[in-house]
Amino acid sequence: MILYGSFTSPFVRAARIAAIELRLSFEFAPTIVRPTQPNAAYGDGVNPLRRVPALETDDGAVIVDSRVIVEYLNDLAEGRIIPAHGAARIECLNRHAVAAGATEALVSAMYERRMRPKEKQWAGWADDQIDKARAALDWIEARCGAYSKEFDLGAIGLVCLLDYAAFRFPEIDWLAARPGIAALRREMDHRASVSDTMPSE
Ligand SMILES: N[C@@H](CCC(=O)N[C@@H](CS)C(=O)NCC(=O)O)C(=O)O
Repeated sequence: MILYGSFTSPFVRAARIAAIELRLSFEFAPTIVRPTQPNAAYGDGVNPLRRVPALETDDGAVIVDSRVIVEYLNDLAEGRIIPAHGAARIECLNRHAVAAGATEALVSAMYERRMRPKEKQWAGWADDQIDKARAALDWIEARCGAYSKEFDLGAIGLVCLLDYAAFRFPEIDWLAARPGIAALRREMDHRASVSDTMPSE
């Protein structure tokens, strides 16, 4: 298997964490994708959306989107990262959707602040994206117990959100006033899949 991605992307990290947890090995293909700087070779040959991650399976199929990739890996390893069916599955996917949605909001805010020319930046829009991430963390804080039961896709989404937030927005203390999430994050640090995949440039 080949995983296309970067060491800064929180979504690539989710796929890496899942693979490590499931004891699946893969080749890593460093891939640069940036808004307005099309990586045509990657777009033509791998992912038409020119986003990372993408996973090329041993059969040569290409799977895009971190959630779908984790689902594929989980099936391949017959793992427990995503429950197979029923209410538990929806509950897990829903927790992940909130964490991943907040991460997408922060990635958008990062692009707006760091990549868009200064004179075109929309500060109110970027602030609103960051505010969505704050609100999502408050939602998660109120449901910490659900995130702590299993190291599942929801918990993986949460750790990827938290560490990306600290990496790109270090001026905000994301854990202050969220003691439940802070405790969860400390517990997760014991996992090699988490400590070995911290975001880095
Ligand atoms: N929903 C997607 C989001 C992937 C995503 O937004 N990746 C970012 C990097 S963190 C990207 O490829 N950005 C390049 C672009 O949007 O042009 C997933 O879960 O894989």
